[in-house]
Amino acid sequence: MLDFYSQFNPSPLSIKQFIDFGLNACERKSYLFLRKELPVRLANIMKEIALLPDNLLRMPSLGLVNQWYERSFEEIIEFEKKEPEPPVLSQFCERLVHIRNRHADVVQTMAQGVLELKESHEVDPGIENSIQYFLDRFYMSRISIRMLINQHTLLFGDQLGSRQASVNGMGNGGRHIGSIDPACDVAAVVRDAFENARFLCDRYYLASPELELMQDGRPSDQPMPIVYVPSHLYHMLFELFKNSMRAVMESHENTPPPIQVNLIRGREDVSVKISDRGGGISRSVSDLLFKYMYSTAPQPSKSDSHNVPLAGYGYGLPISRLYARYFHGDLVLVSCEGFGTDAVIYLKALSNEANELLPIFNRTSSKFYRTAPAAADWSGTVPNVSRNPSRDKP
Ligand code: W6P
Repeated sequence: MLDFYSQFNPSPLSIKQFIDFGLNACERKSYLFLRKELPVRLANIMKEIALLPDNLLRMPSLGLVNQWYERSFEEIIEFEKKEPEPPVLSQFCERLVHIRNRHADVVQTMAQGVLELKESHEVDPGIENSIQYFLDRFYMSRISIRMLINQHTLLFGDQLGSRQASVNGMGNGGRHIGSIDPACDVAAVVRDAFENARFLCDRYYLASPELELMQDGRPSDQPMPIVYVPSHLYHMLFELFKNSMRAVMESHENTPPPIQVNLIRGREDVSVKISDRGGGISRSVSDLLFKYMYSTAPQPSKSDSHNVPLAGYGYGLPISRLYARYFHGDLVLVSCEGFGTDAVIYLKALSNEANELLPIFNRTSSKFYRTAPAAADWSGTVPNVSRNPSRDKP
């Protein structure tokens, strides 16, 4: 079954397609699409898990994650031959919710696996490179599968009137279509994420920087609407603000300089530039911030997390970048050591251009797991790393 479904490429949807689908909301159509598409996306990434270095695959955490994927795959293909009748449809919804819950701790568990590997084996640059390549693809696959599950269960699930909430409510004048807000106000999400990061900052440092928000070069109270998933945008902004605030507080004893946010609407992109004067970081450090192998520190336990101040780098930055890239945006850091850091989130301005970016399992992707011991072709570099696409692309 895995072989069968992994032969198909995932079908990327655009935000516009998600919306059109949600507006014509037909549960039967959604069911028929998902009972094929979910197994395809699961099978594609499960084939890649199987190609991971043996050392990593043997870690107990990876066994756990693998099991979760196998169970979920089995549970969905049970619907292969079930007609889309009302009892089947609601059974399917419940099953999706169950699967989403099962996979709640995947990110943490994978991080644990990487940690276990680092502690038990020496990891050469080739292996490290394959792990970076894999985790970008694995987490992106997970983001996309959760997006599909969220849309279906928000549009058609009946728990606690979630349908009413997602179509008519969420305190947003009934705009939402599942998790998508067709008039997602970037300025409002910026203020919300900033306030919440600031709350943590105040608690830890007993002080915090102000927000200076500009739109298209001017101070403004106007909304900056975009068709987007507000929770994804919030996730990226909250992570970046925590990092900026920490840098600003650690580099200034008193009167921290404000964090400036510039929102710019271009024809192709909406850009969100976050500028801090937190002393910046060197290029040798900023190169590492998106690397899972360097970001893997023992994570604070869940019971601890309420008094953890401004979390360390963890997987926050690489996963935030995946959220940006998921709909063909990006997230980049430009730092000037000794001064401060600019972080820019690029989002597609047009919802028909905001297509899902999905990993495809094929011969090309398989090659990245056979780590070729190449020779360095630039002085002072590591073999086969600087020209490997996995360095920058999920
Ligand atoms: C810093 C380091 C960093 C990472 C990500 C976002 C902002 C900042 N500022 O100094």
